Amino acid sequence: MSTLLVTGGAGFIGSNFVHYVVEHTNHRVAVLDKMTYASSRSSLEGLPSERLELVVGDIADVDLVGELVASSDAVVHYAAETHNDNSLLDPSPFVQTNLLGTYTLLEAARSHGTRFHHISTDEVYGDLPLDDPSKFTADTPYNPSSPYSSTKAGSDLLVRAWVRSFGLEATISNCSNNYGPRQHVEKFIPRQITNVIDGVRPRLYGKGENVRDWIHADDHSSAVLSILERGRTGETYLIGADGEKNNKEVIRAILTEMGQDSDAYDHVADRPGHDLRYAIDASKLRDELGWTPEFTDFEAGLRDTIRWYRENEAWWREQKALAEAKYATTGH
Ligand code: NAD
Ligand code: TDX
Repeated sequence: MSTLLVTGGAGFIGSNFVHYVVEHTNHRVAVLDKMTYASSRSSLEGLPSERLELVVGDIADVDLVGELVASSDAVVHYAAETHNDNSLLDPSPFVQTNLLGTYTLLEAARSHGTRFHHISTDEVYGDLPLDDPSKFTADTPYNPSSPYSSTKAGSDLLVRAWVRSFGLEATISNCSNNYGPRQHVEKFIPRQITNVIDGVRPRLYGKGENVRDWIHADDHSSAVLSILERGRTGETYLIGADGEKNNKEVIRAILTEMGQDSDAYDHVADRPGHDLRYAIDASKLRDELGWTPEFTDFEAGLRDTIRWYRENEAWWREQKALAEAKYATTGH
């Protein structure tokens, strides 16, 4: 049994990974999380205390990070500021956490010789044209659009340099858009589900033609575990499940699943710099590590996610008011 230090383990995908690891392996998990607005203690409820420890702190805290990395066998680094719209309002926490926080973790992993896996996003590659068969691969040049994606791109480049210059035993994964339970209500799918629950019409940025490549968070977790166990040092693996849909299609699917007229949504102002299309070619991960996604039926995954938000209003109600107050200031 080994101890994994999971940063950002009280957020959406990090908490999903913690649940996944506890269920599918014997590893012990130490979560390091600053408990920002995006986190939730209840996302880690019900897990056995002998397998999980939650440490509240900042990934940019050199002393704390040094202590935790020293007592871990591997670091799985999820912690980040993650919302594009927030990064347009105030980029500073994105630079601080995504760049300086990652740097702090890398230095600790270097000094202790600790295995490191860095979680990143397909947004580092910029966007692809609409109605085009091309997809991102690990060879696609970096071309990020937003303060969020540029700080994630910078953090990826730090990891690559620590591998090449210092021999750090690290891997990187760049995943497409995740959906599933426990995602913050500022994000597209949970925002629209909770709007419909509240009797508010869903809001589509611009024309709604932008395409995202949706993957269930459980499939992201199984892919990360495969890379951690069998990935080659220094390699980048793209994670995706061939789930391309435009935003209009997703909103219509949510409305239909929730028993509403599929046209009952509004168009609002577009996001500045809005990426057109993301699409992942995950063949390297599939061919080299034998990974396959389990949740290939988007409508079924969406139905489960809608049920989760209906049954767990206490989890999101407070965050909803804060998120919508922020959106009201931008007309979104
Ligand atoms: P999230 O916003 O739901 O959670 C982020 C977590 O990190 C929160 O618990 C927060 O408290 C914690 N955190 C933030 N700053 C911290 C700091 N300075 N120190 C310690 N903890 C801190 O994010 P998410 O959607 O779960 O994304 C997790 C990771 O996955 C990120 O690295 C993100 O870039 C990446 N990713 C996300 C998606 C997606 O669709 N959401 C897709 C690909 C990659
Ligand atoms: O109310 C909305 N209406 C709308 O049309 C919101 C919140 C979003 N959108 C659009 C913008 C995007 O085209 O929906 C799409 C998805 O938006 P987000 O949920 O904000 O995700 P995105 O910007 O694509 O980034 C997400 O995927 C990659 C995560 O937030 C990132 O952390 C991850 O790296």
